[in-house]
Amino acid sequence: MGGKGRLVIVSNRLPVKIEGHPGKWKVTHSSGGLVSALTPVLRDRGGIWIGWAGTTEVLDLKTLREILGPASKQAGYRIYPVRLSREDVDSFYHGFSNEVIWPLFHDLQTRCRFEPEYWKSYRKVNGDFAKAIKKHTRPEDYVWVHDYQMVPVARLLRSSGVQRNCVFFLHIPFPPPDIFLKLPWREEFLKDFLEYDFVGFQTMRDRRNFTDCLKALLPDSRVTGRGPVATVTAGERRVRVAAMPISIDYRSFRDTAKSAKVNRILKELKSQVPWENIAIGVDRLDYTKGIPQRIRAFGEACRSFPELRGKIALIQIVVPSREDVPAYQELREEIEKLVSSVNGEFSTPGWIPIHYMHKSVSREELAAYYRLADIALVTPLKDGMNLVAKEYCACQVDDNGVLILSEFAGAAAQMHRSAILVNSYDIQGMADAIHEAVQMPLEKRKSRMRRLRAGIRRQNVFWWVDNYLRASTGKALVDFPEASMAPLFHALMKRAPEASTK
Ligand code: ADQ
Repeated sequence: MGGKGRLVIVSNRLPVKIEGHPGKWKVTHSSGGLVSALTPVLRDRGGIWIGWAGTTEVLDLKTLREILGPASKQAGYRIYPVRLSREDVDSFYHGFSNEVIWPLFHDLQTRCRFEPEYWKSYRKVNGDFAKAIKKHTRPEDYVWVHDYQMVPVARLLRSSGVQRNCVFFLHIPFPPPDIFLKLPWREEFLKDFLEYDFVGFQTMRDRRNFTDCLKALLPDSRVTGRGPVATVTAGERRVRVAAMPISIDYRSFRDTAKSAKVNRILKELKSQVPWENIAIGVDRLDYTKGIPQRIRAFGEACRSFPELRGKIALIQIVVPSREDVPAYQELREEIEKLVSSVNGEFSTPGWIPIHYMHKSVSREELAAYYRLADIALVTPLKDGMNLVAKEYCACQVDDNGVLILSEFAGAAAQMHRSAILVNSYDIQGMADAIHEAVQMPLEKRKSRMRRLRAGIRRQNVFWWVDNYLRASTGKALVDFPEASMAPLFHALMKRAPEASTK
């Protein structure tokens, strides 16, 4: 790989989305773990981000430049949108990505809809992404493709005759063979992974599941090596597969948590929720995050341990997600019913047990809520990593706070020694864990939190990227300087009109 290669991130969603209507377009920030993790990296080093801008409107180049130009300039890297039609969004995004792979890979196969049309659309849209990569990148660039929506990109790029250094990272878990084998297109899908030069997973468990599936479906494949990076040989392909746990920009969270603005918000919050113990849950609205189970567990804690009543409150913040999908609307209703049922059962004048918010909050508000909370409830049913667990710890600037963590979150592999681990399907077990957290002596809380924070400080998101780049290309993050780049959209303009948003 030459010295001038740029860092190119490819993901289904861009870190910004376009909303509104003609004459009144606006750009907002996307939320979610992938964007949270990668934004600080590109902001630091510059580069290119290729993805969908979240709208199905057909926008001409001039309008796109007007909308995305300032966002790109502010972000410090280039943004190239790929256009998706309404049908693409229905079939590729809501369909194959979110009704097949998402539930299957989170062990929730009864939620899957294995529609043949979804598979066709998935490959078609991945073909569109491959074309965008061909158009906006050079042979020496480092193309880093992200997550389950984009698995076939490398194969489609290669089959169109384009050679790129292409690596992949899976943000969600990889399931064991008994679950993966239910996928009707299992062999093709597995082979798609093998078209990358390097494939990263969040944990050793995911990597092992992947190689176990390879052994089951491609018996001629061979896996060598036992450390974090192993090598798979399958036919002509030789691919390195690794366990590389993602992380957060620790310093940025810590510094935000200490800032004057956060101290002001915190003071105000403390006067509004004055109870001795505050627990917090922060999640995207998603059935994998275990929100109903958590609310039931909190109710059970109030029921089983009467001494907690009047002294503890749960603040549950849910960021709206996939709002136009019926299953997500039902989940929202279920959560709201459960919250009102627990509040109805236990509230007294002057005490409300659960404070529920269905909205996105700013980074400063989030840090203030994290600081306010003595206990974090991070209890997904299954999760690739879960960044909230790490963000919460980074914001515990007084080393206070107890992390209650699901053993099914990827984060448990790194944080299990100093968190209270729970089975997120076990309501009584989680209620007991809340009680244990409340009773934990201060010195024990602090020493555990110090250990957790030291781990995240060391293994932060820059450590993750650096390791990834070193393992996959032998280069480090500092080897990707933002060289003198042509003005935004310069390349697009030269190729107009065929280069609109496609
Ligand atoms: P997600 O499923 O999106 O990510 P997660 O890792 O928990 O899950 O990240 C969520 C992000 O959204 C966090 O950065 C959090 O701060 C933010 N967020 C949540 N609620 C919010 C709110 N109300 N307001 C503002 N921000 C909010 C996927 C995988 C994960 C994996 C990540 C990264 O599913 O397992 O950890 O990618 O690889």
